[in-house]
Amino acid sequence: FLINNQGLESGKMKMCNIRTGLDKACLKEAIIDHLFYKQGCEPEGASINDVYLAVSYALRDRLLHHGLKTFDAVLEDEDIRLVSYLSAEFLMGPQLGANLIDLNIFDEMRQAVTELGFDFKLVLEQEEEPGLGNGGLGRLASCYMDSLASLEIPAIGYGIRYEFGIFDQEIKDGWQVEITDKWLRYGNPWEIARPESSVNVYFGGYTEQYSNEIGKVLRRWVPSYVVKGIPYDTSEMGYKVASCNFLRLWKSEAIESFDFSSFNHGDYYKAVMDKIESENISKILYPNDELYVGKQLRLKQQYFFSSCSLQDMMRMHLENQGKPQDFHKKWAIQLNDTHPAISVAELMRILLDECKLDWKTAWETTQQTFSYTNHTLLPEALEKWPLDLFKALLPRLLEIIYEINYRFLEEVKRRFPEDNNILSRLSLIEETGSSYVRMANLACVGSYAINGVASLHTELLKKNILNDWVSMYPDKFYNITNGITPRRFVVLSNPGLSKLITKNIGDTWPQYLNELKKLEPFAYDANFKEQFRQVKIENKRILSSVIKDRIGIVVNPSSMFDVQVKRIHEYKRQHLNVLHILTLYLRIKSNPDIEIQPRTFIFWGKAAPGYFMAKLLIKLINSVGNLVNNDFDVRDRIKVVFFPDFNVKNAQLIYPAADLSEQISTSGKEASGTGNMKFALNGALTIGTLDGANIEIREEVGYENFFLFGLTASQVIEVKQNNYDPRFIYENNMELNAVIKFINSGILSNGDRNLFKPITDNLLYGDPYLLLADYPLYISCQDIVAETWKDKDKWNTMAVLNVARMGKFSSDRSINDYCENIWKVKPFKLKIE
Ligand code: 7GP
Repeated sequence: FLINNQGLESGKMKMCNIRTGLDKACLKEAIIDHLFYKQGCEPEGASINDVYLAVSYALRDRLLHHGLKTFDAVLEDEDIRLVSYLSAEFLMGPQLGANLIDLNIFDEMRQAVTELGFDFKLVLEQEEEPGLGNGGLGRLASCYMDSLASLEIPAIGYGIRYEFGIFDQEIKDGWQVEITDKWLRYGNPWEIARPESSVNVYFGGYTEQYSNEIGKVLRRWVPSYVVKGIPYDTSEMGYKVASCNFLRLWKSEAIESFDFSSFNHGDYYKAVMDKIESENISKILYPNDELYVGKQLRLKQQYFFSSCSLQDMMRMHLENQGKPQDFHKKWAIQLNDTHPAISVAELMRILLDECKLDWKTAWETTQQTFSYTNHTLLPEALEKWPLDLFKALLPRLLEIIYEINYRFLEEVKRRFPEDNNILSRLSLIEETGSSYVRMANLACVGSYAINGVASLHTELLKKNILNDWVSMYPDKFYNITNGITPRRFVVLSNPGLSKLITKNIGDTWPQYLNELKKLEPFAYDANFKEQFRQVKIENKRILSSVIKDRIGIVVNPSSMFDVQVKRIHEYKRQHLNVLHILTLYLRIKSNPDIEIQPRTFIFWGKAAPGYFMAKLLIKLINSVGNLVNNDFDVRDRIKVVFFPDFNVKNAQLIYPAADLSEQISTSGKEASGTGNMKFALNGALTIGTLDGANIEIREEVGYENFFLFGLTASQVIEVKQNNYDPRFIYENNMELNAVIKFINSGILSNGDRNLFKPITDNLLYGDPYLLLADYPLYISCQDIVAETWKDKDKWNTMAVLNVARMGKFSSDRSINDYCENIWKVKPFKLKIE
């Protein structure tokens, strides 16, 4: 593919590789070539989508060279153990910009596109992001894929290629409306289908005994139907390195696209139905965040992608002359929560039924393969499948789970001979009333390592929900505090700050985030702080104009941007934030000339479609916004914005523009949080409770640079045990009393005094998330925030120190922890000439 290139500035002829060349001239050639041969148009007739696709194809060509070389090398090398990250969700975000940053050709591509006469910003905006996740868990998986590649750890991410990702959110009359996310509508240039690597997955039917050629008695599964899984690969390039991993997502299809036997018998309808049912498996992402809903289709999804992925890994292992019993030497499989936990039983099935290993060997191999990360302490998220459902869908897997359980409980009995309770708590089968298969127990018994995602979370896991497992296997437990990728969340999304940092400390910090420490002296340098302030104000201007364009609200970029973005959840306490806003509002109403530091309150987040309280909270926020934004007395000193449709693309706009980050969950409820890290790394100060990773962030940035309030996790438990009475607080705190009454006055709701009663009643009669207990502390902490904001110089010093001290929270550090402590894998350094 060497062609002449005459577009070079030097005017000299130079050979340019249209598939791999990285300079501007080669990129231009490549774009024109793809416009013509893929999109069928000349640059003059190209739509913005044509250009986006051509640019992306040009980039994909370049990634492919790296990816194919990496895997050719590592699969053959028997000393290399690969990581396999199994996750039902990957919230990838737009690919184009991130890949350009990784290949270090962002500026070259921008120039190439611009010189061809197109608007580069519009090209970037054209991309429909793959929203294949709900929130924290899915985004973490994608940050980890980025770090694995950047640290040159050979790895594959395995998941589901949902045809519809997380719904798009619109707001109508203050309420959330869900719109299907047709992200594949205009084509996905990043993926490559590999139908030749399809696998079959069994469902239903029964199991039976049979004897093989040498008379050995074995069991097999006779399914009632079979579904085909087709892999789609997306390159996952590392930052400024040669090696490239990939994400392999499975699409389900009918095994025969048309069932001719049914058709010939005249059952045309059934033939088509089978096809539809098979395709349904990968149709849609369940939009629930931290809530288990026992739907049969969801169990099908979990088994489908677990089975596809394990069959795929085993195939590669055997093709490269590996022995089945050495599977764990080739693959370290991370279970991203319990969604893929069925893999433990599936690997046993493959080793027993297909590879014909004996039980003991199969079990040893399995137990050395898996490790399990827990992502939530909320009891309502714990997955347990009704036994009947499980049995009907996966009869062979249930048989294997019974056998694992039988042997495991024998071991428990030997360890705790007198204790029947621990036996029933550790059992893989719950038998109190109806029977269930407990997925967390399956994950724990089948894994050699179990981890939480922040130190408080790991401590609480060990103390509470996994306490019996600590008694049984104390050495299995680890803490690995979450992290985020600085490539996407600073280099790509905050170019102003990136440039400022690079100018002062050099350009290696995105790979070695601890180098940000070198910024500390600049926290006291007036000149630097002025530039830092200008970057922030510019980011706020950009966000303000987006807010104006999309929802028509004018906000003041020099007001404090006080931001809470995350899923809407009672434990995350968006309503505590609302109570503060209304407190300020009522202060203004009772004294219109009161001194109030101008603030813009920004909310952003989706509610699970079936979560009534969360949806009502969105309505409440919008109603408060309507009132406050249009009240003459407020005189624009406070504004409330609910920005619709939180996704990665929008998130990249917001972190760089925030001044204050709201991390106000009830202590002991947020496993870690990762938004908290994205904000602080971009120079926002945090107001937060001692929950999740807030604790570690505060330790790193310094207690004096963090606004702390609220009960601790142990105080929360204590308060609840001591007959907590929210009404007492309500009756004794005048501001709170007025705010609650105001919410029910009808002023916010066209005279309807009942609309928000579910919220206020919940607070007054029970208050499970202790909003009222924390309210006085929160309000006085917010008053301190406002005081501090008055002293801009002090605020900026604190903000710079936050940035300088966030090195620990790079996902590279998290991945290094996993590599060293859990996976025991090493980098593989690919060289490309
Ligand atoms: C989230 C946790 O809520 C959040 O605190 C954490 O930072 C994140 O995982 C990554 O570890 N959990 C989920 O998103 C979730 O769906 C249920 O958990 C399994």
